[in-house]
Amino acid sequence: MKCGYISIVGRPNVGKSTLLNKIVNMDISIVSDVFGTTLNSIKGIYTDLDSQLIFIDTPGVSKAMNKLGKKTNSFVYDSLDICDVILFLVDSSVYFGKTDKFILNKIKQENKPCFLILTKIDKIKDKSLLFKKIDELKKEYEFNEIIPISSINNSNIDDLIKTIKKYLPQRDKIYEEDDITDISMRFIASEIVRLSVLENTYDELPHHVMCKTIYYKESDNKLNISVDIIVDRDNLKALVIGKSGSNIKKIGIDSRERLEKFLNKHVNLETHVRCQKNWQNNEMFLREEFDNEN
Ligand SMILES: Nc1nc2c(ncn2[C@@H]2O[C@H](COP(=O)(O)OP(=O)(O)OP(=O)(O)O)[C@@H](O)[C@H]2O)c(=O)[nH]1
Ligand SMILES: [Mg+2]
Repeated sequence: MKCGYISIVGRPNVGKSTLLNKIVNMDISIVSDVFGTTLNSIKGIYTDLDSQLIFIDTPGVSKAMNKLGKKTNSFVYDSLDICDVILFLVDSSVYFGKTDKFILNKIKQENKPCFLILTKIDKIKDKSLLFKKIDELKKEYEFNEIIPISSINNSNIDDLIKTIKKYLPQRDKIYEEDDITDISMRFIASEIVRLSVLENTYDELPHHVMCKTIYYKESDNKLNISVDIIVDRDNLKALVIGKSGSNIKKIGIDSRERLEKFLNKHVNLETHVRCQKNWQNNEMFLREEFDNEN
């Protein structure tokens, strides 16, 4: 069968995680409008009769200002190293900028099959603009394929999968047929809480918050879980908690509802907000957070 790794890379907010979720038909990677939502590399496994495609969602590449940025960028570069095919995602509705060019330069060094994926084409009403964009980007690199997609409208996703298969080696499958991801439910739960925090703090702390599952016990019909919300400054604790606890209450309700929908079972969720000063530059914290399974 055809089997291999496909790296999904691009600048923040281009729709990498949305595409991954669409392909595996499950919300395993959190999605939001906040730039830099994804902080880890997350595998999504697509298996059919004659192939297994292992997609790697990666953090949006950014100018690495701190150890966290270096860590998240390293996930991108590692995925470029191990993959068989690169999907370079570019948002068709915005200007092709410096960061896109920076990523493309990294891709060029790999010398691997690379597809240019123009995302969010549902936003482009005048299709001639899309063709113009394709013509412009063709000059940047000799892409093996150029595929415009919309994950929201499900446009060209099946085509994308079919085309990727042509570039994969003949190899036995690596994961079981019904495996969808390599990440644990403990991790997904902490990410669901982080998403609720991002959505309820009005873009104020995308890179200031991390969540960690401290306790996780699942039985047939119930999940008992405790998640720490970790901020990098004392004054942000108050922001997350809100006036008389109103914000943290909302975050708790949102997260619980999402977890219950995801797991289809009753959830008891406890959250605690704590401060770990400047965790983005704390080597030990980052190692614990990223290198051990969450
Ligand atoms: N209209 C439209 N919006 C999309 C599409 N795909 C993603 N989005 C939106 O774009 C925003 C960012 O999507 P993500 O999937 O989180 O983007 P990302 O590239 O993973 O972002 P980072 O993790 O921050 O690097 C979200 O608001 C999505 O709903 C699409 O096909 N069409
Ligand atoms: Mg993402």
